[in-house]
Amino acid sequence: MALIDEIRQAVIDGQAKVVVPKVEQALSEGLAPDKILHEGLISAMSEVGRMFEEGEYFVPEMLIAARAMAAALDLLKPHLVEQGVEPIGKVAIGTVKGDLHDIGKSLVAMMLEGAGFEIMDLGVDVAPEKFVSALNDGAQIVAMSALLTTTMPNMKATIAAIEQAGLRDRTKILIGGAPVTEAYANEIGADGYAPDASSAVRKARALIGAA
Ligand code: B12
Repeated sequence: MALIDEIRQAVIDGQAKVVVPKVEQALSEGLAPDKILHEGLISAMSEVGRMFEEGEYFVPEMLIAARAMAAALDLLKPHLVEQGVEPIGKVAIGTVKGDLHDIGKSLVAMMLEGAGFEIMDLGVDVAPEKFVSALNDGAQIVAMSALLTTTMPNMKATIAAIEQAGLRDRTKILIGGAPVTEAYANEIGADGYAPDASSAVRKARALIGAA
């Protein structure tokens, strides 16, 4: 089996102790971090999602796979994030209230940081008021993630809270997450949507006129 497939399989199996040395080996053999990310890690999580949907995996297996992915992401981070870039804007990012999925959100945060944004990572289960207070602390962009159809409406609730606080005019709102679409972004009045972390960077740059 090719190394990249071994990495993918070890994430699916939730073997963090196998994934970490294999990612180290892949990096030292010169495999592109981007390839490890997409073909190894992200592809593994899609497979885990499929297995969950089909009843082969349950929440514990999904969680263990997510931990293995997080361990691998820690290793990849320095390779994906360029150090010492002058900040081009400040982004408050978080997963919306009621939602605990953080892998996609953290990946987007990492790529934005790599592109020169200053990041305020608010974590998961972030209430609308917390996004509002981040704006009061100087963020220009609010980036919201949702992985559950049941928590997507909290994006709309957050936009309403930002409007109520009188901050909507000076704020750009970017949303994403597996169930989120461009049409949904338009429907709730967000300024942008991106399907993945690299297009999130392009969108964020465009939103603040740094494209
Ligand atoms: C891992 C996982 C979990 C882990 C999360 C661990 C963690 N630390 O994150 C655990 C086990 C905790 C979990 C729990 C649950 N999960 Co879950 N989970 C997943 C799984 C398998 C992978 C998600 C993931 O990390 N993907 C990899 C990352 C890289 O992809 P991503 O998140 O989509 O992010 C990318 C893009 O969407 C985008 N993006 C993401 N955020 C943002 C933000 C912005 C601003 C932008 C621009 C872009 C962007 O860029 C990212 C990078 O490319 C998905 C399956 C799937 N196919 O998504 C199910 C899935 C999301 N889970 C699901 C469910 C049902 C649940 C539970 C309700 C299960 C239960 N019965 O308890 C709970 C809910 C807990 C809660 N309250 O949040 C369903 C959701 C169904 C739905 N339509 O609502 C899914 C789709 C599985 C399925 N096929 O049924 N889950």
